[in-house]
Amino acid sequence: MSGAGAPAITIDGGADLKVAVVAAQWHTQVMDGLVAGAEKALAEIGAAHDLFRVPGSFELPVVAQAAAGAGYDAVVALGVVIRGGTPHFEYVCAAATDGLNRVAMDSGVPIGFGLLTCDTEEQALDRSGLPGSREDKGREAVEAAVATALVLKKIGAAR
Ligand code: DLZ
Repeated sequence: MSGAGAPAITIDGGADLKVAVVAAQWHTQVMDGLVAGAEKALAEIGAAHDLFRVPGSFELPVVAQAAAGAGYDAVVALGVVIRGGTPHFEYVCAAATDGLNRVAMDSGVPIGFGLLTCDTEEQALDRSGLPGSREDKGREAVEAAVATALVLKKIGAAR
């Protein structure tokens, strides 16, 4: 999967939303870029947010679940998993992805999926939003979560 085909998301509103950013800590440099990109996007939208750090990506779903239950309008999950020489990569990616999707479906609170699952650190840096990178996945995850929260609000289905 590549970034080709990604839409330009237009956010119309969102300044009244409260967003939880849940961010893992593995791969510090890439994470710093993702968190900075997410916080910059939220500042531009004008949405209030709180940042919660968890140890690794495996821990993202349980804290996302707590945030969804605590009244946040949207959650943004950020993490980086880089393939190593063992099957650990598959287990952490699957647990984080399935867990985050389950939280979103069970709670009705949208979750921006800012989990990078990469073969190399170079691929992750290229998506980190840091100077010189091609993509800013922290920003993209915020835009997706906020845009979806606004759709749910319009439908009258926001929690
Ligand atoms: C153990 C582990 C490994 C090997 N790699 C990563 C990684 O690339 N990215 C990440 O976010 N977390 C990693 N972890 C930590 C697990 O997500 C988790 O924090 C630990 O297994 C403790 O539950």
